Amino acid sequence: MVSLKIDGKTISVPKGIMLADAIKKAGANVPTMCYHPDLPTSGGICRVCLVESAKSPGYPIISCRTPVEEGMEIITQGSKMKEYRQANLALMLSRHPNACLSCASNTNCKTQDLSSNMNIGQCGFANSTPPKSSDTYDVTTAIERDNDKCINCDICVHTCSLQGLNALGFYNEEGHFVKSMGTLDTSECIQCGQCINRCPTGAITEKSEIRPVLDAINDPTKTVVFQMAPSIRVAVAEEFGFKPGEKILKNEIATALRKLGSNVFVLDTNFSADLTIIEEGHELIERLYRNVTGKKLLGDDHMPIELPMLTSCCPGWIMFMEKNYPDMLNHLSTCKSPQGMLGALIKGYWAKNIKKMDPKDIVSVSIMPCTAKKAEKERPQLRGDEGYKDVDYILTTRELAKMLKQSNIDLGKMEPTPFDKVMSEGTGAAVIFGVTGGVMEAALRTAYEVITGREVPFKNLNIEAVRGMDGIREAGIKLENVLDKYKAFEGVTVKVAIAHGPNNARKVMDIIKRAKDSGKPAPWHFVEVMACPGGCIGGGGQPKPTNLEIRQARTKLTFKEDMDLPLRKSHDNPEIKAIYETYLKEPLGHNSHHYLHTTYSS
Ligand code: HC1
Ligand code: SF4
Repeated sequence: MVSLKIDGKTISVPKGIMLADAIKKAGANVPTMCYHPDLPTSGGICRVCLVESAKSPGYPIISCRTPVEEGMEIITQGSKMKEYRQANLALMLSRHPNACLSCASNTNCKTQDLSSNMNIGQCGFANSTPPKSSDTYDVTTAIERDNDKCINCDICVHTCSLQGLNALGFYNEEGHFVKSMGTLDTSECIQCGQCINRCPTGAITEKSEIRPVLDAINDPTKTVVFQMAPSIRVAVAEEFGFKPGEKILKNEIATALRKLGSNVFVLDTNFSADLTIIEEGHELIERLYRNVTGKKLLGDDHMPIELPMLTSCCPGWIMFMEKNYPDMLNHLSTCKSPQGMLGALIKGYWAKNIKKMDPKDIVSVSIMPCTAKKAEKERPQLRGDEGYKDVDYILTTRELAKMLKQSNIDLGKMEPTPFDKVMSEGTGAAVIFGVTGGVMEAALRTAYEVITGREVPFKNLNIEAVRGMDGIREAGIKLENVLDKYKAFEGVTVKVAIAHGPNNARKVMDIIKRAKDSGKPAPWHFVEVMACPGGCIGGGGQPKPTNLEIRQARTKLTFKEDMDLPLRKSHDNPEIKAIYETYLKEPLGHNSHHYLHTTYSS
């Protein structure tokens, strides 16, 4: 630890941290803009964080790039440094358009906050005419960027590189000016949206789909069916004034969405997360069984049986696999994501069998913490028999909040009301899908019980070994006293791994590929990968800002919600039992194959 004084207050902080973080810890008010605590390589560009030392006053110190030292005596509020900070912000804004009213980041923008807090209106540089860059409003399926709003902080470039990707790079403008958002390499980008989450301005945003959703709600010929991802409920309250991890808002969302129109139904992706566990759990058992015995129990003769099986719910991860490991796609579970499964069932089973409606009159909208889901819904594989898209629109958590605010709906003040019946009940196992390791834990709770007839041997069903924020985690669970049907598994230890972030996924995939190329078995049977840090609770569509502390708070709330629910294993979900009895019949069966499984493109 290092001891130092900030504005006369002595504090003790870990060695090696940046002065900016120590200043924050001391409660002093010094802004940062190009520095993000998630990104060790960021900072040092915008210089709105200048402070001075009591030992050499008047000489600026860049607090976000200066590591703390024992005995430092820092003054943060000297008038000279305040002036420098203001001038540096003004210089940055001299290239920035005054387009706040129409900007996607209006009211949630660091540039706006600092301009207001630092009284930038009085400074001469601001309001000068901004240049027009040639690639303004460059759009991919999920990501929209406006280079004119870029302040060259480089946070997006560092973010993408921390993800282990290099889709965003630097480029040289007019031979002398280095601009960070110049290139977005779509062959590399997996549309995870992490760059959006950390952008301090509105330069990178998701491609908004609020307008067509509202149009559909206002169209009397349409029925709008929403589904809501597991991790929305633990994060959306942050958009309505609650602290991270403070409040679950779930049934309040159903109330709020119904206020938008009378043709609105609200279902829960947690139902199909439980369904995924039944399908994916049996797929895992089937792959293991066929590898151990050479015989089959369920499914068709042509299903892939490669091990390890890789989870398939995260669309950023699927894109990463298709771009980087096209020869290993048979390792991916054939299960659609829960979002994809429910989308297919809404226009197929729900419309045709339950509501007796024509799927063409349904507009299916998924509320997701994820920008890559916007690309997932466009996959040619995710279309119904008549060629319609299973899911028409995706709203991120941020877009949900914005849409409700635009309609003067304060979500935090809504009374909770039930979701609509059929396909809206979920267990605790579904809730934990939203955190890294959660799909694995949910799958193990079910697969272990299917094979042994007993619950997983962990206190309160909590499989601590697969939890946590380490980038890669491993665990093993031994199968003993198995049911007769599965006697081939007696004594087998099922080995699993969990990775979050494509950087970690790449390490895991390289191990699997090396083993495969040398004809040896990989060290795991089942691997979960999520593209975003912490899993979907850290998704690219979640409320801004984000950092480790915020992701941990959302994770804690997720596990609390799991513990608080009466049913915590997917196979105990009564709606899941009912849909198998009445419609699907058996996991990996004919109807499952039709609605719930998919293929990948190399
Ligand atoms: Fe996720 Fe998933 S957990 S991918 O993170 O498997 O987006 O929340 O909806 O589909 O269920 C996201 C979250 C989400 C899917 C589920
Ligand atoms: Fe990189 Fe993800 Fe942003 Fe694409 S969406 S540029 S992969 S951080």
